Amino acid sequence: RRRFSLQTMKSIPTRTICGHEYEMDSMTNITPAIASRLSHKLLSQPSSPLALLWRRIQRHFDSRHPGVFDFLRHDDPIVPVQQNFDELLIPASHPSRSPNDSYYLNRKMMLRTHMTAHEREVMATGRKSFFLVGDVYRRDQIDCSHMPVFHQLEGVCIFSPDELLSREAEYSHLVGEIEKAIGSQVLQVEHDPKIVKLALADLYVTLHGLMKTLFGENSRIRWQETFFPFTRPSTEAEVFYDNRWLEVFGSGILQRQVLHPSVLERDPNAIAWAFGMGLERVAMVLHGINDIRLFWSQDDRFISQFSSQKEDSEPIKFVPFSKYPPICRDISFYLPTTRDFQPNELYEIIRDVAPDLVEAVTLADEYHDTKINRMSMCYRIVYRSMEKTLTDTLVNNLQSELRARVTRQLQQSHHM
Ligand code: FA5
Ligand code: MG
Repeated sequence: RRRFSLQTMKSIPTRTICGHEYEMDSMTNITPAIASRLSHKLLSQPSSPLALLWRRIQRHFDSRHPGVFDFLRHDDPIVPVQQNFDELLIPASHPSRSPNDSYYLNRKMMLRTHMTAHEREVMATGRKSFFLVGDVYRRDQIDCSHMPVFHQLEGVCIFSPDELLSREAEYSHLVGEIEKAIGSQVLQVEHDPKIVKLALADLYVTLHGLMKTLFGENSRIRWQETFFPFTRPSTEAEVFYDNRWLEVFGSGILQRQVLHPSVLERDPNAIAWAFGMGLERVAMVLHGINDIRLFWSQDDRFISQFSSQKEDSEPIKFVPFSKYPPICRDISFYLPTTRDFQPNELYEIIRDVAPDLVEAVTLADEYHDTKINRMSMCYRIVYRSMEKTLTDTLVNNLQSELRARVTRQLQQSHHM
């Protein structure tokens, strides 16, 4: 009798995110700290450097190619897993699918890991050339250039082969550059290599034009071969700035199966380029912002520096305000013996216990304790607030909470 009532009465646990209730299951790994980011829409804060950059990008394309591109902002990052991965041909075994790398509400719904997730739904509206921006989420390392949330600009342009052939003369000087980007990659069987090269030349000209507007007439761009399941060939573009190459774009020719079916119904020979660009990386360089956490700062000393930005003038250089002193603490623990351990598990607990108060986490030491035959890890945590001086008491409390959480989690036989 008892068993019967347990089965029928037990309700499925749920979690409420942005006013919606989601059933939890073994994939659920979204934390309260991450959920709280969903309501901060940086792109809708007019003087956020990210919103300024998005407007700069729109002005660039509107003046070069008036009326050609649609500009869309997509503010809801919760998408079906199907849309973020399956429809983009990302195989079941791909590492990015692991709950260690991505945030899941449950096995069906997740936080998008890239804006590519929305390409097909925009194509379905009949648009041929568009830019799309929004916030994306990834479980990642902790340092001054990585946050579990960042913003991406996605660009897509669909062509008929004839449109591209009409630009052949204009693009002929780029052949060498394009062949280097393709390298040894095998093209899609349905594609004429000449058309592929013209589409890539158009992508190159488009991205280089944007880089020249953002980083100056002399800015250089270089292409590397890379791999994405949803494009073939695939290329990665780096921009030379301040004496170093920055990885800014992933791009390529979309796989035909990734195009929305209506695109090929309209034109069976349609071919499309697409790219994804990280907005924070570009904004950090343009404004001299040295820590990615600053984008999320509600401190007036940050926001007010950008409120006087004039549309067409040079990006305002950020003047760092005095940094508050850091406090370092180490945490040591034995690895579980019944399962493996991923550093992302630790980072996630840290983000949850001390949102935005941890500047860096590094492995300080690891050793094999031969007496008990176990591995011991020691991580160094640098606590620092962007807004105030941290007290020893506060940090000690965070540390003991952290220790308790780490101990509890590492005793569990499965990953969280
Ligand atoms: C992608 O996300 C692909 N969807 C891009 C793409 C679109 C390829 C369309 C082909 C066609 P990737 O993971 O490399 O690729 O990210 C693209 C860009 O986002 C990077 O070049 C970088 O500028 C930025 N980026 C990636 N990870 C981070 C991070 N953790 N923090 C800040 N920016 C990041
Ligand atoms: Mg990459």
